[in-house]
Order: sequence, then C-alpha cells, then structure tokens
Amino acid sequence: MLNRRNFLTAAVGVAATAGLAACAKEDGGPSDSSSGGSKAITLGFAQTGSESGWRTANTDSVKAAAPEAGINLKFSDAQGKPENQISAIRSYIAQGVDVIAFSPLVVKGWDAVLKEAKAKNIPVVLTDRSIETSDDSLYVTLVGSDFTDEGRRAAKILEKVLEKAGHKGKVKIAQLEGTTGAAPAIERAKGFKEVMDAEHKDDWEIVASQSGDFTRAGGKQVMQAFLQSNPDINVLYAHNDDMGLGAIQAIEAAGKKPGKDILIVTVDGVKDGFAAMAEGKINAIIECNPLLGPQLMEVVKKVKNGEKVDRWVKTKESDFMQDQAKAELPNRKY
Ligand code: GZL
Repeated sequence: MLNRRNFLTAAVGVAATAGLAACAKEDGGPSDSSSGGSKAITLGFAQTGSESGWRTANTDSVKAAAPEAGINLKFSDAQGKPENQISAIRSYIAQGVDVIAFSPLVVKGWDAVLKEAKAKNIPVVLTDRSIETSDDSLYVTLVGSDFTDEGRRAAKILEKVLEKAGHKGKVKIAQLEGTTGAAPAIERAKGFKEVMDAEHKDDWEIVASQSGDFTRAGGKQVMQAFLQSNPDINVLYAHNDDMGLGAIQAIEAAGKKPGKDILIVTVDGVKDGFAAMAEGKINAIIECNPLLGPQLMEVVKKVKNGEKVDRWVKTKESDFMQDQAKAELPNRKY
C-alpha cells in the first residue's frame, strides 16, 4: 500500500465568531443536552445529493457522527442542484442554527448566501469540497481532501500500472471528469496534467475528456461515445470509481477487456471499486476518504466554542494497486 499521510496544517487559526445567539428550536427538536442544561449545538448540513457510493458513505458518516457528538443535526439533500443548497443554507440561517456545514457542489456562486450567514454570526464549515471566494472570512475551515494531490497520485500510479502491464508505445488516455465546475473535477484534472506535462510530454496524450457527472450512468454513456470516436484508447482515468464502473460496462459491451485492453485508474476507493479491481477490471485506485463525520463534529464544537481551528484539515488517504485489492476489500468501510 502506498501509504501517504496527507496532513497539512495551514496554521491559520481562525477564531470563530463567539457568543452566537442560542438557536430557537422551532421544530421542538432534540431538547437541550442533559449535562448542566447547556444547549446542544444545532448544525445545519447541506449535502450535494446521492450521486455516488462515496456520497452515500459521506452522508452516513455525517448522520452517524452528529448524535454521537451530542449535536442536533438538520440535514438536507440538494439532489445535485446548487440552488437547492443555497435554499437550504438560507433556511438554516432563518432557523438560527449554531453552525452551517456543506459540501459545495461547484466552486462558484456562494458569496451572497455566505455573507447572509456571516451577517447573522453563523459560522460556516466546508466539508469535502472547496469554493472560490475573494472573502476568506466567509468560511472558517475546510475538512476534506487535496484533490490536486489525488490527481498527481493518479498519474504517478499510472506509471506503475503501465510498467506492470509491460505497456509499449503511446499512452492514449480517456478522462472521465467529475461534475463540471466541482472542485474535485477541476483539481483532479489539474494534478494529473501537472505530472503529464512535467514527465510525459512525449508519450502520454489525453485523447478524450468529458464529464460523466460522478455517476455510473454518466460514466457508461460518455465511455460509449469515447470508444466510438477513439477506438485506440488504452488508458482510462476516471475521477471517481462510479464513473469507472459505468465505463467498464461500456468497455465490455464494445468487446474489450477492462484492466487489460484498457488500463483503468480511478479515485475514491468504495467497496464496488475494490471488488472490480479484485476481478482485474480496475488497475489502481486513489483513495479519497468520505468518512468525514467525526472530524466535522469535532471542528463544529471548536468553532461554536470560539476555539482556534486549522484553515484546512486533510484526511489520511492511501493508494492501492490491483494486487492489493483482494486483501484490502474486507477492510473497506464504505
Ligand atoms: C470527493 C467528492 C466526490 C467523489 C465522488 O471528495 O466530492 O464527489 O470523488 C463524489 O464520488 O460524488
């Protein structure tokens, strides 16, 4: 296992806004915490949707960690629409929650609603994905992965996959991008290209690249089109396992062997991805850990109590080659 500990402490301690007004519990939600009558923290969480196995595991982790931390969770699912996330955040502001957390579907378009949260002294925590903003005060911290590094790691592990396969000649890569405008899609492409440009200018070429929106259906549909227009593709880099699994269906339908005729590198590390890798259909997986719930709840408590929190807390992640799949599969927690 190429064990990499990504842990960057940006040491930008941002003291959250202290002394938040206690939130009124309109819905008569869980009563105050039993200990000493201090009010339980109410967290409003706006999730992206349920587009992939990774997302399901991420949602389960958040929902399980809140009660374990004594935090009253309000949860919404945006069904893949940024406008629904914005509405959910507005609703949490109106309800006077103590902290807001969300996984921004795309990087742009959040300043207005986050300024509304700031005006009400409600601190915001980003989980999983980052945003583009000119005002750093609009969120306290990001709890999530370094997607650019994941892209670099995907390119580096592809070098090992090509060597192991005894690949000779040009490397013609199809890239299945994540949701257009989403941080993981932008950054996983950027990191992969960094390594390509630096070390494989003459032998690697991305011959096709398009979004499959992080879904299996999207991966299958786009890969079908890729194979029609680029029959000489010999590598697939998919920004998540689900699109890779959809692409495998298209590759097999075209009479080709995934993991042999077309070498495949994906990102996430969900159980189904490892199962496909154990069958020899995926050649390597870059792990992206969705189990952020416990970390998020600890950060929420610190933010509510006005304690210093790091500007970016990263998750521990590993990378796996095909020959590790069978042994690792029983260990997968998502
Ligand atoms: C990455 C996360 C991505 C996953 C996909 O942290 O935002 O979104 O890689 C998920 O599976 O849909």
